[in-house]
Amino acid sequence: MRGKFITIEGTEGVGKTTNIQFIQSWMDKHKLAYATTREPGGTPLAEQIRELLLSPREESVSNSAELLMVFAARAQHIYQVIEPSLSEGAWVLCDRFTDATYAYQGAGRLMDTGLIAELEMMVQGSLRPDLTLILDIPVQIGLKRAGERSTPDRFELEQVEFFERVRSQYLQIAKDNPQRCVVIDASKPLEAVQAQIGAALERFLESI
Ligand code: T5A
Repeated sequence: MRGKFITIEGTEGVGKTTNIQFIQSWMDKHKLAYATTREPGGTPLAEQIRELLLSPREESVSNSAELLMVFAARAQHIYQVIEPSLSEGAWVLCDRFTDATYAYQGAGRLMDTGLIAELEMMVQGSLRPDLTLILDIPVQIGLKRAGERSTPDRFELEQVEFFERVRSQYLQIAKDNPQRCVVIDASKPLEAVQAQIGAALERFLESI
């Protein structure tokens, strides 16, 4: 049987990386075979593109160049990791996917979402996540958490308004896709966040 595709999303510093470890323990507990991966990245080529995308640079990057790099990395990632894993029956747990493109390039950079949809169709065909956990916190709290953890990457240098648009877009995506998306209040202490994630995963498992 084909595996399930789970994505985890949110603005900067919401706790995706922290909570992926919790989801891995949940999958271990349920004896599920899985692959953990991330975007941009997940293969040697896609990780190189990630480096190009995230490194702060003096040269201003055009929105189109950024969008095409995101989808170039995704195409390789799907080809090399996501599709083979799902076909073998493994679940795929992915730190960000195309919802991030609608949020960051669509709402953040104000790019045409029709264009994003065309690239999505070209690169993914019918591939969509089965479950998306959207970790939500006020933008300032996330940026503070991310800032305390590491030096800012090229995206984290953006203005607060950019991330407010990104956050609103994620909440809109959740509203438009209630079957697939679960919004997690990530402003709570870690144990409370993980209780919400655990409950969402149990509900998903029961539904399949
Ligand atoms: N991007 C990506 C696009 O523009 N388009 C796309 O299509 C895609 C796929 C890289 C960037 O790429 C952009 C968006 C991004 O800017 P990324 O590596 O996922 O994506 O970058 P970040 O969102 O910046 O991820 P981070 O690793 O910075 O944040 P996380 O993983 O969400 O947060 P995490 O787990 O590292 O936690 C941050 C800190 O908060 C603490 C943790 O201990 C850590 O110190 N923390 C908590 N503290 C208190 N209470 C809690 N509940 C906490 N949970 C975590």
